[in-house]
Amino acid sequence: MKVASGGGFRAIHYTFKKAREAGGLLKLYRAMRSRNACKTCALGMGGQKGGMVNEKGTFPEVCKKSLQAMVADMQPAIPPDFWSSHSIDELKSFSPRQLESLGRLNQPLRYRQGSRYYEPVNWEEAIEDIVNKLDRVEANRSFFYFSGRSSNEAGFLLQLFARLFGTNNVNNCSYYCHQASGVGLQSSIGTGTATIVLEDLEKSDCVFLIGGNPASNHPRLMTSLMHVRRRGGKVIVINPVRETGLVKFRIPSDPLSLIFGTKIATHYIQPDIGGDLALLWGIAKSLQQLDAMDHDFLESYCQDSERWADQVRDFSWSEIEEKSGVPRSSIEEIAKIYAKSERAVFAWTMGITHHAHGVQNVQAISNLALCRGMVGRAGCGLMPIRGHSNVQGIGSVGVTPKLKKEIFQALENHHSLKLPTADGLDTLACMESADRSEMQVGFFLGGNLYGSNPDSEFAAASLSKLKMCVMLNTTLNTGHFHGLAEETYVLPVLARDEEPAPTTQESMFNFVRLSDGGPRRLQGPRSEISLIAAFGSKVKETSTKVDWRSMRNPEEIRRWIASVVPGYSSIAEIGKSKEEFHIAGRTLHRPDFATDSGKARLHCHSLPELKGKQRCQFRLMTVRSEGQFNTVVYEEEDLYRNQDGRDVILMHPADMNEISLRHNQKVMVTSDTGKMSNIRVREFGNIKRGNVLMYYPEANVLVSRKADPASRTPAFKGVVIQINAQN
Ligand SMILES: Nc1nc2c(c(=O)[nH]1)N[C@H]1C(S)=C(S)[C@@H](COP(=O)(O)OP(=O)(O)OC[C@H]3O[C@@H](n4cnc5c(=O)[nH]c(N)nc54)[C@H](O)[C@@H]3O)O[C@H]1N2
Ligand SMILES: Nc1nc2c(c(=O)[nH]1)N[C@H]1C(S)=C(S)[C@@H](COP(=O)(O)OP(=O)(O)OC[C@H]3O[C@@H](n4cnc5c(=O)[nH]c(N)nc54)[C@H](O)[C@@H]3O)O[C@H]1N2
Ligand SMILES: [Mo]
Repeated sequence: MKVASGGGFRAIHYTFKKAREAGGLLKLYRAMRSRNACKTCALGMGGQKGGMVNEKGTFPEVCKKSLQAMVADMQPAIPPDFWSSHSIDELKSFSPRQLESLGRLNQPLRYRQGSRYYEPVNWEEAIEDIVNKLDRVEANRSFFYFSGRSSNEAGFLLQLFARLFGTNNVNNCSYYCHQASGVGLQSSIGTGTATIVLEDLEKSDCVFLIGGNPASNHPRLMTSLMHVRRRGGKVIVINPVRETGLVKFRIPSDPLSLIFGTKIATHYIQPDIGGDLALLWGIAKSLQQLDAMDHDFLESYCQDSERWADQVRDFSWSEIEEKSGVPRSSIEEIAKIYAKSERAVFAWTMGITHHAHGVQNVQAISNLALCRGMVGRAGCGLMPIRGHSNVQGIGSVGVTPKLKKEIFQALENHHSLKLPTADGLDTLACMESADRSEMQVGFFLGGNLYGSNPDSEFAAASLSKLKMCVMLNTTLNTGHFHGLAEETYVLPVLARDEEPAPTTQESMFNFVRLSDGGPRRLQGPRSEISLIAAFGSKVKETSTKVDWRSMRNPEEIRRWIASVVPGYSSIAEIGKSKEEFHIAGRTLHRPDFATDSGKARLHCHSLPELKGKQRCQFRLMTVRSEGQFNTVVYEEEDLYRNQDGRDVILMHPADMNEISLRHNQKVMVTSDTGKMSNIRVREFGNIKRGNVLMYYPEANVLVSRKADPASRTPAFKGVVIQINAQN
C-alpha cells in the first residue's frame, strides 16, 4: 500500500507490535517512561520529567525509533555457544539487521589473527591483555573514537584517560555528522550550537527546514512544526526529494492531526544535490532587490556586511539558477515570504553538512539569518538539528582533538595535570594514518567506525592494519566483523537506562538532562564509567595521575566537569538537586556574539560547479531509511519512500527513460571509489531529475574520502555515479 503521510495509526500499531517483542505493553511502557534521556536523536526527550516528555513538558511524545532502540536493548543475550558455531566469514555476510537482532552482547570477546572465530574471554583476562598492549604502545600511535550515545561522564572520563595516556587523537562521530555546523557557526557567530530553545521554534512565524528529513529522523520535531502551521506560520522545505512526511504528517499525540493529517510544508523547493549554496545566495540576492535587509542590525552587530552585500550584487541570476537547479521565480517567491517574516528559524541537517562545501553552506544560512536580524532575539535564530542523543554533550565535555582553552587550562591549573600539546587528528585523519600503518591501537566507545566511514573497502583495509582494536558496544554491528585488527576486543557495556548511578546528556537545545539509570537487564555487561576507570587505574602511564577509584562515581566526574567545562557549573549539583538546566552562554536572545570583535561575521564564497553534469552521470545522496538508526538497521523496508528493501537506487522516471532503464531492472552503480552490482533501480518521481538516492551504510562503498577542508566531513551526499544495466 502506498503511504501518503508520515506518522499516524501505523506508528501506533507499530507500538503494539514492538511491545509484544519486548514482553508486553506494560513492560515496554515502563521502560519508555523511566526517567532517562531518550536514546535516539538529540531533540531531547525524557530525563527527570520522565520518558516521552519533551523540553516543553508535552506528553506523550513517542517515536518509532526510540521504541526500536529500547526493544533492541531489551533483547536477551547472545548465547555463549554462538561464537564457536559461527565463523567470522559467516557473520561477515550477515546484514546489519541480522546482526542487531542476534541479541545483546554480554561477555567480552576476543579475536586473534589466524583464527576464524571470536572467543569469549572473562573480564579479568580481557582487561589484563588490553592493558599489557596499551603499556607497550607509543601514545601517539593510538586513537580514540566516540559515538554520541554515551553519557557526558563516560565521554569526559575516556577523553581524560586518552590525554593522560599521552594523545590528543580524540574525536567523535561529529566529524562525519554536524562538524560543518560547529565550524560554520563558530566562524560566524562565535558559538557552535543552536541559538534558540524549543519554545523559540514554536514562536516563530517562518521555519526554513533545509536538507533534513525530520519526519523520519526527528519525528518529535513534527509536533512543533504543526504548531507553527496552526498559528499561521510558514514552513519552507528545501530538499531535492519531496519527502512524504514533510508534506503531510499524522501526529500520534494530537487527535485531529492523527485522523486528518497535518500539512507541514507550505512551500517545497527542490534544488539539485549540492545546490543549496547557490540557492541561499539567490535568496539573499532577491532580498537585496526587495530592499528587505535589516541595515541597522548589520551596522550595529555585524562585520564584513558591505563586502558581503557587494558579492550578493555581483552574482548573476543565471549563475545562481544554473548552480542551484532552482528557477529565479521560485527563489523570489520564498524570499518574499522571508522578507515578511518577523521571527524566522533556520533549521538544517545532513543535506547541508555532508558536502565538500558544508561549512560554506552553514555560513550562507547564517548570513541569511543575520542580514534580516534573525539572530539574537527570542523566537528566531539558528538551529542545527543534531543527530545522536548525546553527541553535543560529548563534544562539550572535551571529546575533540583540541581541548577548549578553558578546559585545558582548568585541567592543568586546578587539577595539576600535564596534558599533551601535539595536534590531535580528526576521524578521517586517524583512519588514513592507520592505513599508513602509523597507528597501532584503536579504542572505540560505541558506534561503528567501519560502517559510518566513507570508502568501505579502504575503511576495512585501514582498520585491519591495527595491532589492537577495542570496541565498547551494546549490540553487534558490521564493524565487529569487517576490518578486524590483529587482536580485536568487543567489550559489552550497559545501556543508559541500565546504569547503576545517574548520568547526564545534553540536548541540541543546550539543555542538560539527568538520566536515573536503572536495573541491569543482563549479567555480564559493565558500566562504561567503571570500565574506563578500571583501564585508568591499571595502565602504567595513567595509573597514578588521577584517583581512578573515586572516578567510578559519576558524582565525582560531574564535579570535575563543573570545574572545567564552560557553562557547565550547575552539573555539580544535578545528582542531588535533580535540576536540569540550560548551559550558560549558549542561547542567544540578545545579539551578544562571542567572537573576538563581539560582532557576527558575514562570509563570502564562490559558488561550486554542480557535480555530475556529464551524460550518464548522476548526483547520488546516501541517506537513512525510515527503518534504521545510522548503521543499525531495524527493518529492511522504507515505509515513507515505499521501498521494500535496501538494495535499491531511487531515480526519477524521466531519467530512467532517458538511459533506457526499466523499473526493478538490475544495475551496476559505479563511482570513482567503488562499485555495487545487483542493485534494483526504482522509479521515484519524488526526486529531482539528475539526482539519485541510495541507503547508507551499504552505499559507503561508493563514497569517496574527499572531505570538506574546513570541517573534515566527507561528501556523503555529493557522490557522482554512473549507472549501467546488468541484463
Ligand atoms: N530514524 C532515525 N533517526 C535518526 C537517525 C537515523 O539513522 N534514523 N540518525 C540520527 C543522526 S546521527 C543524524 S545526523 C540525523 C540525520 O538526519 P537527516 O539529515 O534528516 O538524515 P539523512 O537521511 O542523512 O537525510 C538527509 C535529508 O537531506 C536531503 N538531502 C540530501 N542531499 C541534499 C542536498 O544537497 N541539499 C538538501 N537541501 N537536502 C539534501 C535528503 O533528501 C534527506 O531528506 O538523524 C538522527 N536521527
Ligand atoms: N554514507 C553515509 N555515511 C554516513 C552518514 C550518511 O548519511 N551517509 N551519516 C554519518 C553520521 S551523521 C553519523 S552520526 C555516523 C554514525 O556513526 P556511529 O555513531 O559510529 O554509528 P552508529 O551506527 O550510530 O553506532 C551504532 C552502535 O552503537 C552501539 N551502542 C548503542 N548504544 C550504546 C551505548 O549506550 N553505549 C555504547 N558504548 N555503545 C552503544 C551499538 O553497539 C551499535 O551497534 O555515520 C556517518 N556516516
Ligand atoms: Mo549524525
